[in-house]
Amino acid sequence: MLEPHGGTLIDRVMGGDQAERMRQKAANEPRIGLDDDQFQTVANIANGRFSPLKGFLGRNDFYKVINDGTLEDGTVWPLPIILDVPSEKADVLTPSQTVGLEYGNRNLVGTLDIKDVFKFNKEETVEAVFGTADRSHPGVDTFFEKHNYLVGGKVTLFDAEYYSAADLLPRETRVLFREYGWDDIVGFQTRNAPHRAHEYLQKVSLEMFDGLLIQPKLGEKKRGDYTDETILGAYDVLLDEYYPEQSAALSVYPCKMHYAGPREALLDALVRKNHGCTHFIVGRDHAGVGDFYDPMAAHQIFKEYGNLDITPLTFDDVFYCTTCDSMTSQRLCPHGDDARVYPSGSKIRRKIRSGEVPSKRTIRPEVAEYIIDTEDRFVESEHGVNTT
Ligand code: ADX
Repeated sequence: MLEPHGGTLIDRVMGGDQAERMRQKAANEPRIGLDDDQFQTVANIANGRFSPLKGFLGRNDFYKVINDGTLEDGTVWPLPIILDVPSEKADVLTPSQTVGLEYGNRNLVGTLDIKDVFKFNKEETVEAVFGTADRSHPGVDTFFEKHNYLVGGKVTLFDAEYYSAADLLPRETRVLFREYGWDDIVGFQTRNAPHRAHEYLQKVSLEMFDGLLIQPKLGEKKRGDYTDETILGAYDVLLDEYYPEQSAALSVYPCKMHYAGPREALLDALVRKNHGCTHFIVGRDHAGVGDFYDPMAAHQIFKEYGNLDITPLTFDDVFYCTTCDSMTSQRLCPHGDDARVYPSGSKIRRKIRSGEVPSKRTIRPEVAEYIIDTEDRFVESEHGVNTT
């Protein structure tokens, strides 16, 4: 099976005596409160999804990541995994302290061995990571809400009891692939309920490889995107009706959407590599938003970074052609734009919002019906005004 990124699947989840020792170590030290997304990041580090990271980026790794897309040791790492704190908190934190991490009403959920605490420049960071400082970009907008200081260091997460059954951890997908007898596995990232182009990309890949891991990214999203429940429910409907059994595994990747286009595409692939996937689908405008990225920028970045062990399967525009009378793509179809119906998540969502039933050329009727019948189908966030 394909090695995890950096060679070792990180496991920083502790129980029993080990956890007790860390609890005592942190007992009289300051604590850092985590929000939902920060807690999920700790979990993703601890369960190996972000291997080889063992914690939040320290100063040197942080600057290397934003400037060059690698860690200090040269390992490819495209997005900064960081923990921000306000200046009052930064003042009471010192390197080599072990501090407690608190989350919701669960009190102490883990610890952080502080490596360094440093001030950072948000403008410079968003320009490097998102390619823009425009606050109409929803990822940039949420990034600007961060505090001004970052804390780097190794994390420990207590117990494994926080995971839902739908959340197969990297070591679990690796076991599943072995049980299914899959050697070549294609990973699929999505933030949408499935439309016909998604299905096409997945099935074309299934023609060539043993299995498919579909992992919707669940967590904070911009206004107008589908809610997590809608995405998962819609996939259940599609898989039940249109996929042979044991060709695809549906799990989740709990992580907020950054809408960081090419850099996010790269991390999406590395996370799937940690899950044991050998290939990863990168279509049109992967993880993009509005017109911020060239639709093929995500293809280009894989060329720039070279061999990552996981192989990107890049696809151009996929659409329904009325002359071909089938789903097809830019590479296969000779007919003009007049014959093409383009499935797009944002267009389908807009139609459903305005009370229309989207065409079955863009989305399976059963899936559309499920979405229409779902009450809280769209995210109501303050971020993402006028972006699709
Ligand atoms: S993403 O933000 O998670 O990338 P989405 O769920 O829409 O968004 O897309 C999932 C994957 O399908 C991405 O790789 C994306 O590039 C690809 N994709 C979506 N629609 C199309 C399309 N019409 N043609 C080609 N690729 C597509």
